[in-house]
Amino acid sequence: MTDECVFCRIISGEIPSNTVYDDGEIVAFRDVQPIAPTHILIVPRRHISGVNELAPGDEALVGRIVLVARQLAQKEGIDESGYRLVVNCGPDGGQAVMHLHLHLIGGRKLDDSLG
Ligand code: DGP
Repeated sequence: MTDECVFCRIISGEIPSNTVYDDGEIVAFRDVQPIAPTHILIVPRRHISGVNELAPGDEALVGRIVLVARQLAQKEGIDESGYRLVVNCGPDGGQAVMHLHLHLIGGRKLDDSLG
């Protein structure tokens, strides 16, 4: 937990969020600036700044984050229509919040472009 990290503050309950999943290790909440009908952020409770800070031993955590995304896609009813999972990394990747997160985006036809 870091005091400056907005996602740590959401996870601790200090900043309100629309939380849709919490298993004690992984938390998911709706993005405050959704770009599609479903736009959920799936984050580890432990503060990890981003992909570059992942370490050996984090394999299971990363795998579970993806499986939570799949579970939420089913719950949102977008598993058949399709969805996009995105992890932005660093300035060129467009990462604004320095706490590892996976975007689950769906509910409409997404642009073919990856940027
Ligand atoms: P990224 O660019 O990959 O770092 O995406 C960060 C996302 O986090 C962005 O889509 C907006 C979202 N976000 C930023 N601040 C908040 C917040 O306070 N609450 C929620 N729910 N989402 C936030």
